[in-house]
Amino acid sequence: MPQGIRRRSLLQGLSGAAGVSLLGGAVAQDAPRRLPIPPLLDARAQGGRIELVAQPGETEFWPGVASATAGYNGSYLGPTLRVHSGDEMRVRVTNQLQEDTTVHWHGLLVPSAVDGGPHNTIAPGARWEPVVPVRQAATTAWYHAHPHMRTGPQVYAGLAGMLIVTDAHEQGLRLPSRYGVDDLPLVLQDKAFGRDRRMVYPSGHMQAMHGVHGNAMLVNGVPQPVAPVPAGLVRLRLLNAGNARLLDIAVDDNRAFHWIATEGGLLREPVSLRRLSLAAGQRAEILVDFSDARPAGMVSLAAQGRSLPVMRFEPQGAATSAAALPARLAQWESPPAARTARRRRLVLASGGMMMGGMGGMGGMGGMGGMGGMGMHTIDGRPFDMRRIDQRVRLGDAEIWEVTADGMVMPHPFHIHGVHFEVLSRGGQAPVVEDQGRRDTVIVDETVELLVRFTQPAGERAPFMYHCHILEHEDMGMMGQFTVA
Ligand SMILES: [Cu+2]
Repeated sequence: MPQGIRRRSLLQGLSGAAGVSLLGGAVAQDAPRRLPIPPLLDARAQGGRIELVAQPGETEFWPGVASATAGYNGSYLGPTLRVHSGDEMRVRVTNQLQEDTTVHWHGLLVPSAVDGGPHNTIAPGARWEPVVPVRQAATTAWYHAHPHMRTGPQVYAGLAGMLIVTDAHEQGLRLPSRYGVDDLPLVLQDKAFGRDRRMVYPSGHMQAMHGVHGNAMLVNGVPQPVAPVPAGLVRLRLLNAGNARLLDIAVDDNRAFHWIATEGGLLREPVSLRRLSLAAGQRAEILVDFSDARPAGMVSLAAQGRSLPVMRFEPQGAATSAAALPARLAQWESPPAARTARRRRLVLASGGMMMGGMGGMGGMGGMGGMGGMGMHTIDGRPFDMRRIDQRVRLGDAEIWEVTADGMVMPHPFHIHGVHFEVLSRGGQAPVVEDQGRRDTVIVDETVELLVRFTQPAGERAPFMYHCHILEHEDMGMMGQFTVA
């Protein structure tokens, strides 16, 4: 692609960084780097033990320019964890940061005592050693920092990684599963870079309202990388680990791909799509057919047909014939919607009074935040660590009706410790992209969710429900519930 075009489309992706002097066209002039593959920590290969160290570091997102970052077992992001369903993960997390942190297993159905929410605090220098039982179908989950009012800056600094659950059923389907070869973990994040090419966490009114958006896309920590792939069917595990940006993933030659899994695991059958929206916190698995051996780019589409480049794929070797795909992927039973225990209504709202100070540009060294608790609410109240907002009976299925009030932007709504299915959207039947078992859903109009509560949560460490725009969450758009 001519440099001029790449440069223009990157600049058009700029948003949400008002008041910050951001990097301009020089970004796209570097030769693309190869996609790095995070190291794989297979729990079974290590006797079920997983060792994570949350640590500060420095990362060269651009050659020769170090940014202050944080990561697990490294300077930015963390290893990919893989665990077999039925096993336990015996985790040891050591906090080498200068501030409290937690590690939340986003997508695992586990008791709240080991869920890693804001009550499971790990003080600087301390260790957390939960035993995490994994009893769910194969899926692409992730783990990330979730400390009280500091989730935005900590995840932005790099405290996130992928977590793959596998099981015998999924392995029997013979989907592409050679890690880093034809089964690629793709941690997608947009980051803001200043004119000096250092990563910044812009914090102003725009970010407080809309969340932090960047001016460049990183995949596994590298700006717009290129990945060699086999000429055949390639499985991409997509994780939107950005703080706020809603991605709309497509292949730049407009080829169709097979969507095979949501946050909760495999779909009942593959769905052919040409674009797939992925809100902050959401995951999807897709199969892209590169058997024609033609290189292609992944982009995030935006309004008026403009797009943000994400990465490129370069098939190796000669064209082959497309591999066959299983017609059926998974089966599960949904609880009957007519026999749910109760209905709850939740209203997400933005734009309340600002109570905290809005800092200037927070340098990543201090991982400065925005403050402002109370700017965003659920049911008219900002999050309060000491207040239980909902009490649910263990084993119940319920309908949660979630609405966005005075819509500023769509809110990705996440519930800890559950899977749900979308029953309706805007009073209509759900759209194609709503199908499957989910833990995070885009709320742009009223959605009805059928939620099954199978994991216990006590008063001391309840489960969370919140907007996954991390600045909305940090500033109050969160509630908590017990399950007993
Ligand atoms: Cu939100």
